[in-house]
Amino acid sequence: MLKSIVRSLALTGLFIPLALPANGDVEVSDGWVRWMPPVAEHTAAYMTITNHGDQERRLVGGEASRFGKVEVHESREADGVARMIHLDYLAIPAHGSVELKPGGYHVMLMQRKGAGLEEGERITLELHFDDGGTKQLELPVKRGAHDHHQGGHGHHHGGHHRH
Ligand SMILES: [Cu+2]
Repeated sequence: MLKSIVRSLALTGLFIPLALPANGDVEVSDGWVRWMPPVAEHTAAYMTITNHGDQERRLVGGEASRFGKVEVHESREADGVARMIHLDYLAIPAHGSVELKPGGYHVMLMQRKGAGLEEGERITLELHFDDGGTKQLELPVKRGAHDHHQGGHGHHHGGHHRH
């Protein structure tokens, strides 16, 4: 009896690694990386993250092929000045989604390695979640609407801090 329990636990254990990246629950759509002039060492990735699971998921960071460091940031504007705040995590509510977009939440890609980014190039980005799960993405490099021209009415740019 005990023996069979132990045995079934062992079998269950074997299956854990296969089931592991609890990330059937997390879906990423509309992801892209913002093109930057070659002088820029940092840029940002934007996307929509949807959590189909019953538990809140927290995006805590990541790794990217072309960058030395990846952080979760939020841009906030106060008195016409955009600032970026490094967040410990970004919570994706159970059965909810969060949009990462210019002027708001973003995945900051820092310390670029190698040549400047080319439009259309694909950046490999792995997102890390608080449960140890990861999500592997390949995101195209694009120009932001902002980067062509803002179509804007005296829009205040926060210089290179605006992502
Ligand atoms: Cu940032």
